Amino acid sequence: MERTFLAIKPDGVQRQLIGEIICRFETKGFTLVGLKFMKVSRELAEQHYDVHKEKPFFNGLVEFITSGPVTAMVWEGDGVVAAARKMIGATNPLSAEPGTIRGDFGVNIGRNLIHGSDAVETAQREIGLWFKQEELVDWQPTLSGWMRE
Ligand code: DAT
Ligand code: MG
Repeated sequence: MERTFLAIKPDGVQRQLIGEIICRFETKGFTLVGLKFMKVSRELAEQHYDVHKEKPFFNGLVEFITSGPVTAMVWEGDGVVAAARKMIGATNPLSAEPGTIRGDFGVNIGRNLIHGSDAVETAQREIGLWFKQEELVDWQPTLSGWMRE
């Protein structure tokens, strides 16, 4: 089953949006298989954002993600990687559609509330970076028969 990595960034935590954001993925029908509330080390932040290390905003990004607690999550479901990106919305919240998390709650690209893996391979890399195997829970929601054929 496909899995994605999501992280509610320090702004989402400070703005008390953890419950709201989790609610969207839960009620959509995806399954939570990993969750932790944590401070991010500089090393983890730099590895996580490695693809952006040459970008002018890299240092600010690392400073920001390490500035306060984040909510790291793994969610499971058919097509969850692409669907979660749609639910999160465009990188710049000002361009993100209403109805998306960034579209509904954000106004600034540097405060866009949540990270979501951009592809299945990226998700596998990020899950491995943030979670140990034993921190992920295999389980079958009893509702699943009402969510899919
Ligand atoms: P996304 O988070 O939508 O996958 P990304 O991977 O291109 O976006 O960039 C990672 C984060 O870096 C993004 O969530 C916010 C920040 N960022 C991206 N482009 C930026 C820019 N032009 N100026 C400032 N911050 C930027
Ligand atoms: Mg990205």
